[in-house]
Amino acid sequence: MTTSKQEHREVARARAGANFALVKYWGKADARLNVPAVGSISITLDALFTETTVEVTPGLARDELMLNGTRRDEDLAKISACLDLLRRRAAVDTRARVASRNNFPTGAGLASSASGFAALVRAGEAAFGLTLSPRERSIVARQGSGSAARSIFGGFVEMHAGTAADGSDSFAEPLLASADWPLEVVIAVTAKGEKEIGSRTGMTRSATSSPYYAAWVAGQPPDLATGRSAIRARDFAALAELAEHNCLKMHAAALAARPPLVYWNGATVECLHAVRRLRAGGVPVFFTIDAGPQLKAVCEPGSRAVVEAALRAVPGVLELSTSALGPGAELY
Ligand code: 2P0
Repeated sequence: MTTSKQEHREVARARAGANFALVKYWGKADARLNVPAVGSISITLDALFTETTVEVTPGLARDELMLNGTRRDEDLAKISACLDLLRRRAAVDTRARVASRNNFPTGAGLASSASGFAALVRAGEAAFGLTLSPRERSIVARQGSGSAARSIFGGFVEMHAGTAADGSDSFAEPLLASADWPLEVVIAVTAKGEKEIGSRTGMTRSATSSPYYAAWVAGQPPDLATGRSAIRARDFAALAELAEHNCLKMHAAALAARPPLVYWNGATVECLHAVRRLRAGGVPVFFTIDAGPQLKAVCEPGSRAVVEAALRAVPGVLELSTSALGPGAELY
């Protein structure tokens, strides 16, 4: 079936920043709708981003994906499923060419799926001629990747797990603009290449085999409340204590899975100690670590140089990258 809408070729480009959670998402309530088991709070970065072009292409038999200049047929099913949500809303069936580029390592625990799906949804929405509300965008992005729901927005962001069976109340929304609390992030890269165990497998394994998983889920509402109020009050010390606690609690649940999920290497642990030493010495900095060996140090702008110097001195740190907080997903 061909309609005049389907013959109309549309191209759109979007950029979305990576985000890191300070109160983590780990575990799913509904795998099919990709509804998280817990809410989360994150910061969106400006220096690590994905740029994605979606070109609606009549006559194409199936979607095509180029990631960092290489065809990625293995990732196509997830991309097509996300585009299907947009196609259904636009009442079209046309396939699309998707070209996506990360300006940072893909799949290494640096949140490439977050920026990737946020950019895909923002560009895809425009390419298919849709106008979604930010909340609708976040809901579509969530179904691509849970953390992507947060990269729709800039600055400090809270993701609500929601309770509705259809996932309609499982979306992110902004908590505080980056300009209102311009923190910075220094990322210590301690390994390159894609991680061995992806987040999806790690979450399932933690939920099904870790004796600490139930405690992790039960502890999240109070952590979210503490994180929310620390951010609203711009209380660095409170946010630092909470974010490190929440990160280590997520990793404790993962470490206790069977087989265990050990995302850290030796340099990750040395970086953790370096950050804690700095803070004990009065430097406003705290760490967070996701499902990979990179350590992210969050600091006040005036402390960036001392944090960079301390992390650069840790044996096993391969490179550092620094970012301010940034905007949400935008067309360009
Ligand atoms: C987070 N992570 O809150 C947590 C902390 C990793 C550790 O969100 O299965 O790639 O695509 O919904 O979003 C990584 O999980 O997982 C993640 P899916 P996603 O940032």
